[in-house]
Amino acid sequence: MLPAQTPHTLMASELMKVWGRRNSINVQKVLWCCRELGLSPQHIFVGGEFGGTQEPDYVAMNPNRLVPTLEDDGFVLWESNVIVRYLAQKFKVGGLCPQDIRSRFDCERWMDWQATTLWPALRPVFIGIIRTPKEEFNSRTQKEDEAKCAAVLSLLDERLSNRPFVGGDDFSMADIPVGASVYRWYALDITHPHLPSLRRWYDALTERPAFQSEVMLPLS
Ligand SMILES: N[C@@H](CCC(=O)N[C@@H](CS)C(=O)NCC(=O)O)C(=O)O
Repeated sequence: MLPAQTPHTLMASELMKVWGRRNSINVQKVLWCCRELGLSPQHIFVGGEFGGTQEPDYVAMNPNRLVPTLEDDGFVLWESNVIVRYLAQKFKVGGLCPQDIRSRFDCERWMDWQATTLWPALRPVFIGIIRTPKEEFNSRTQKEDEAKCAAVLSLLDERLSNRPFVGGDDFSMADIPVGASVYRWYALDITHPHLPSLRRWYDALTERPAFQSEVMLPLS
């Protein structure tokens, strides 16, 4: 068993596995976090076209039959934002996971906000453009969904108006779920209202090699 909060090591990576497909936003969060931490877990392709999530061995790990799933030295975890929190705490307290309790929970709330507010607003926009057959596409509801999503993102723009990153001065776990989401928004062929602080922060994320390799992929 690895001691808690050690700096990452090659051994840690060898004991770690991530199950999922690379085009899933939730898998991308985990793989991006791993790369930020210098971890290279074994990656097992399951979900979507790869299948495998209904297999008894997989269901025993993740009864939701969804991706991602993390296994770290025998410890199994699902829920992407929780996996990001776990990795950030285990490998970079004081870095990706703030040590100070208020700073930490300030980050935590934006991670929950991504799951409960941003993604429910963005998902229909994404599904409409990327996964809906032309004959089923409804341009009126699509425009409504796009407007609702932009209104939600204006909250993040406001949050970023006086700090470089979501958690404050430094990149942290708080940037990961929202960053993976905002990539999708900018990558969609829709009208993007001018949100200057959001754009400045997003442009900074696009300079990060881990964001480029794990998140900035064609949407499918
Ligand atoms: N709340 C879960 C949601 C997981 C989820 O919905 N995963 C989707 C991909 S983004 C999935 O597994 N879809 C079925 C599949 O890929 O087979 C999380 O954040 O991990």
